[in-house]
Amino acid sequence: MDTIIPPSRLEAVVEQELDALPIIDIHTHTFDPAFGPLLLWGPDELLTYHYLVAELFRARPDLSPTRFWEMPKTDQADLIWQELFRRRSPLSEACRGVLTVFQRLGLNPDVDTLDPIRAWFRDQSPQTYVDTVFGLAHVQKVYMTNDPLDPIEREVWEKGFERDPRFEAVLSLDSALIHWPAAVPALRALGYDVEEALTGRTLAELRRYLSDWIERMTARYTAISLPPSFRYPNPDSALTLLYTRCVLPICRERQIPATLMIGVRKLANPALRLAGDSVGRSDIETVEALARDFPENRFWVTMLARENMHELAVAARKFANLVPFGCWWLLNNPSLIEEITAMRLELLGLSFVPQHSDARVLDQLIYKWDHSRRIIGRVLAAKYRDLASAGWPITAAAIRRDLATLLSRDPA
Ligand code: RAT
Ligand code: ZN
Repeated sequence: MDTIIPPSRLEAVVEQELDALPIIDIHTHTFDPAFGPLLLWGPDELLTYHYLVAELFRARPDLSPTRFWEMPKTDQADLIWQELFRRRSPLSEACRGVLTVFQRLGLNPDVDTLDPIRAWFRDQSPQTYVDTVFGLAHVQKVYMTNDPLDPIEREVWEKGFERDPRFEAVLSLDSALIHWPAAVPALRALGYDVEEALTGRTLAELRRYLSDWIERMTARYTAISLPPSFRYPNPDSALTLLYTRCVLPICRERQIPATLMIGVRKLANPALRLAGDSVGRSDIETVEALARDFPENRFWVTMLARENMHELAVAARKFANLVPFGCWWLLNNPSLIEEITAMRLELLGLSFVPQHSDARVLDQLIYKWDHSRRIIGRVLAAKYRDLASAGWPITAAAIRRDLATLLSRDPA
């Protein structure tokens, strides 16, 4: 029989079990190595991550974004290193992340130059580096975000390749749906007879597009990143109509979840490109109405505004077909992960997914999981201590089982 862990040892055992847990990362922007240049890795990609680009302009308000974007990537990386690591202590979460990556790789950064680090990376091949990163992050597989309307990505899918089972596919809907009818020419070029007007034929053809690409990619779910203004019901919105009349029926037919990431205000500052997206408070009643009116669909939802997180957890208590996941992007910071994870455990027990990495650069799997594991472990240990105080016996086997429920689970 598994022995009962004394309260004073709970934190250490949770940490140990979490370190040993092979995590399933349900939302990333990284790619199977077969996608070649789409798989980003290495110090220049790490340093030019859009989270850090935003911070560069905090440090250098005088710098023109146009000038920055004209610079070669290595110069951009050098500038970010200089401004955010040399000239001031790299206290932000995104800065700390770069240092965690270097440290876990056994690299000792020289504050004056990135050259030795770049030299180390030149000796890595993408294939072996993927193994290194998955090993250090202790991640068993990741879900990509795949866009058939991206010509570079589509070419790889069309040509076909041997899949690396550690990279699951996800059909991203953003490019096809969000700015309808912007995608009409691209969809037509792929042979789908859609037109701007939302006729029966257009809806049927869009369903065919979704179905074909779910099939081709073996996509495990559909994903969409939505603005705070997204509403359902909303008879005036093409996006809402396309989502409910095309996406949801196809997800039902294919028996895959529909993932919604709600609350991004794209290009609040267009000059900063990806770094210029902001946050807005979204409408929880929309999420509840979708879960209620489409009971046969399974919804995996995250929201970008901290203000939405409590109501999302409450909504999930009302609808079994709704799974909250992750501390997304601007919420992926230790203080917020701590607060959100504790609140979710209190309201939902184990019926949510505490985190995803959102890694855009492969190496980020290392730091995002290293940092999240620590916070989630601390929060869980406190909850187990509370249970122990209530007289409940806690064993390592129970902790292992609970952790697997939280962090080694496929969206289903
Ligand atoms: O976290 C990010 O990198 C964001 O830019 C977005 O990609 C976001 O996660 C999304 O999936 O839309
Ligand atoms: Zn993302």
